[in-house]
Amino acid sequence: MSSDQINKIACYLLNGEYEKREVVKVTSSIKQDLTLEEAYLVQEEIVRRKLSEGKKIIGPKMGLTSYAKMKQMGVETPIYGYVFDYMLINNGGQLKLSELIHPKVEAEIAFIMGEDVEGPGITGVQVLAATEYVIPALEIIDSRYEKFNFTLPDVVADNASTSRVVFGTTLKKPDWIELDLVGAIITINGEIKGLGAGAAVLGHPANSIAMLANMLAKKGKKIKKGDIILSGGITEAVTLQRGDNVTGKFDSLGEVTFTVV
Ligand code: OOG
Ligand code: MG
Repeated sequence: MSSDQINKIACYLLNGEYEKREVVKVTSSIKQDLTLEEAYLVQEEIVRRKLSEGKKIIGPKMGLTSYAKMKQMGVETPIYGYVFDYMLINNGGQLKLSELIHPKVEAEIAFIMGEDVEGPGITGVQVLAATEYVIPALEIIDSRYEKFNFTLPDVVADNASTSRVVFGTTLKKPDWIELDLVGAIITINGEIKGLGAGAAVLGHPANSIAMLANMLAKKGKKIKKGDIILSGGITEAVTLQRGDNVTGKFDSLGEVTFTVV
């Protein structure tokens, strides 16, 4: 794929995000035969552009790591993307619907890394040894594609639908809790909308971070000390509406909340 074509698709998707409007998926418009490898090149171009606009990376994130999510989205492989500083919302803060297209929320466990982790061959145990703290999170995803409908290359090019993140403030050392057994519930206006346990994420959320290290290694990249990494939605993603009071309640990790305005 030519650099012209990479630039064109990156620009198309960034315009969708910044102008808050849906676009037709890339594989039904600009490039029907977009491959997974090419999709990551588009994602890299989007990351490059955001960095050049002065935005800062908080960390990479994993997506589509649970069978509930893979089934919901009709895809079969985990992917990664990047979370930036402008996407952060304070715990207890407001999500402005006017800034987004058609957001959904998911409960996740995030890892604050105390050391670099460089694949290949990384296991979940090595990830836990390199993790400073784990914290609870609510990720707000907002695919730029019509009706959240995409193929795997489409969603990779679109930076894995990354849009906003609310991190909780309860820090736990990863050896203090069994992350696969951590239960998580999403309630909206007091009604339970999703529930699950950490094991939904590839058996154990640390396995997801290990997979990330091994995927990044194929690109000559690594997980860096200080990265805050989302390990992937535990439950299916839940559509948000104005007026929603959203709470993610995590066993041992406390609560994360925000309001949709
Ligand atoms: C892709 C993003 C998935 C997760 O945690 O599974 C993701 C999507 O479903 O739009 O962030
Ligand atoms: Mg997610």
